[in-house]
Amino acid sequence: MKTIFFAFGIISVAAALVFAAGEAQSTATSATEHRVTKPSDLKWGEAPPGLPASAKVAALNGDPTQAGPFTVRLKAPADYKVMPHTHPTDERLTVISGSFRIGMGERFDETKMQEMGPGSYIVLPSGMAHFAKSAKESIVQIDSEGPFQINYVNPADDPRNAKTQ
Ligand SMILES: [Cu+2]
Repeated sequence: MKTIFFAFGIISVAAALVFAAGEAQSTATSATEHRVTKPSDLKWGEAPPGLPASAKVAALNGDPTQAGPFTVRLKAPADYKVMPHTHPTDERLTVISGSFRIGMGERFDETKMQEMGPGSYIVLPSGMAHFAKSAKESIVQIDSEGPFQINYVNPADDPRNAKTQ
């Protein structure tokens, strides 16, 4: 496939949009009620084990561990890196704040990354390898289908492997 741009895929983390409201804990995957979520309503937790640990994640809609659509936000510190990986489902990213860089391909290469500022939207097709890095602290919204999975091109890049050593 070509290198379309878009990228951000990165982080497959989870969390997302802005709807949800104060009562939000619902993990229902179908929208059966109107929910509004303000940034101040977000509950930031640890990033899933498949991502480098310094990021935080907040779920906006759905549950990334279950089947069905979900939206999460990932808050990444400056210089946060997600090495080349793929997902079994399409990943749609929206940069909320900061500056996020995405590159396509199986090798991490800073010269091939595209900088994405707030408002940027990236579609990463399933199976397409991509990598990411935050230029500064950034919040990226991820919309995809659960159960969320991240498969690193090089197993040595997988934080889940590092933890067992
Ligand atoms: Cu990704």
